[in-house]
Amino acid sequence: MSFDFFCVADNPTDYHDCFMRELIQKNPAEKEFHQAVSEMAKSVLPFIFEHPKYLEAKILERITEPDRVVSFRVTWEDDNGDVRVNRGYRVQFNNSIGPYKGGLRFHPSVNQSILKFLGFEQIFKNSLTTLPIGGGKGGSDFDPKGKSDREIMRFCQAFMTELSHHIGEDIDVPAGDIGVGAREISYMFGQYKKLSNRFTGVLTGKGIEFGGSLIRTEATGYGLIYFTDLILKHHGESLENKRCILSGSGNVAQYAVEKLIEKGAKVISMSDSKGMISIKNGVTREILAEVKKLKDNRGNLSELKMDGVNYHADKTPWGMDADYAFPCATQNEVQEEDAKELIKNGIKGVFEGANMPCTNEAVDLINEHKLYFGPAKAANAGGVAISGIEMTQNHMGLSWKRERVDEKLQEIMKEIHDKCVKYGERDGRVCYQTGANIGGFIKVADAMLAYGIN
Ligand code: NDP
Ligand code: 2IT
Repeated sequence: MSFDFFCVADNPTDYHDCFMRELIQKNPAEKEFHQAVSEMAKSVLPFIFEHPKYLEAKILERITEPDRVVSFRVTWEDDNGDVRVNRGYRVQFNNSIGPYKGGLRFHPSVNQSILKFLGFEQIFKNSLTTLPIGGGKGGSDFDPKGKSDREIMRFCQAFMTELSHHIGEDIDVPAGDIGVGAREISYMFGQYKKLSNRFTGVLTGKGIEFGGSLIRTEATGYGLIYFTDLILKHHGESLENKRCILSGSGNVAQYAVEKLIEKGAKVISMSDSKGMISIKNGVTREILAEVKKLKDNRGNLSELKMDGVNYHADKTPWGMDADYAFPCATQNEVQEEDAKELIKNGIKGVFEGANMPCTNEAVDLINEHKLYFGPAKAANAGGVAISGIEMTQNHMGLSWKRERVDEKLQEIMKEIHDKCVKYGERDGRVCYQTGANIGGFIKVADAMLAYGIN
């Protein structure tokens, strides 16, 4: 059996099928990675066929092979004095346009397939931000739920002891993702500083006191809504008075809700891994503050007892009547059946706050029904964009004011929107999925071409 890529096909569809057969053979049992690559390849192959230089240089074959995947043991001690062992990873996918950049996820479901799909998508997302950052992702199957603060600290320190060999402010700059927020970043930054005896911007999402950027915490959620607003405005629509269903109740969800409220929209649901809340009259600032407090203490939405808030165990919001949907929890949370339900209920747009929250079949349905669609690579790029701006501030040794960073975030989301329109416009309609994929691909592919065969 040969693992050398060698597809010969005279059209994008056949090339995609042959390429995917080989990719699956080469990376068996990595279904999330296959999904992310197939989605991207389908979008960019017509463009690649129009520009044979990418085909001849085997850019697709090269860009789907990570530069390296590091996997390591993390040994730590729990509060009972028992020794615990987890697995840590860092996928350094592509540094053609800048140091590897992407979050760390701590969740029991973490495996190589999930981190490879996330690292792969990060390459194009980061390219779309216009900033010089490459793509990477990492994390661990460590479950922060039910752990004490001290256990989290010991785990983060043990994780960084190993990860520190592979990162650096000009090499690879991790940040947060599911299960990794300000507290975990602080423990990891403190450990890196201690091990290296250097104070550098090796992580983003840091505390404001030690090199963090204002607005980084809010950036993904705010950016998602800025991007949604741009799509809607481009089509003469707005968010005002629109009923929005949203999943998740973590970092991305919280700040998306805050911005939606500010834009005059009505958010009628939030969720977590155990169930959802429906809020008939819309989430208020008071409800949102309680959700935040609850989630900061790692509680469940079932514990939220407030007037006008109803809890539904084991439910997702996709069966509710609404104008727009914002999946902000995790991958594949909107399946084909959910998309059918959304469409049946008259949804007008889906905007992805999470990474790959819609399955490929769900996205196909969304496109077939010509709904507005904000694909994750573009729609949630605000977080990493402000991480890039945090790196810039660290390099310059200064910190920007809140207004300046927020303005920069809006400017970047606008540039991403314009790029989606530029590369996604077909027959008078903008396909944001195609636009984001091609727009993100070109810069990285051209850099790879410039480096020759390497
Ligand atoms: P958080 O850990 O802050 O919140 C995650 C939320 O999603 C929680 O409400 C959690 O519920 C829920 N969730 C997690 N796993 C599952 C699951 N398997 N099924 C159902 N619900 C689940 O993470 P973030 O808000 O940072 O991340 C959310 C998404 O946004 C992820 O896809 C992430 O990759 C993406 N993203 C994050 C960015 C960032 O800057 N943080 C940037 C760009 C994208 P519970 O509380 O019960 O665990
Ligand atoms: O998915 C993502 O873009 C993130 N988790 C943020 C990455 C970053 O480096 O800020």
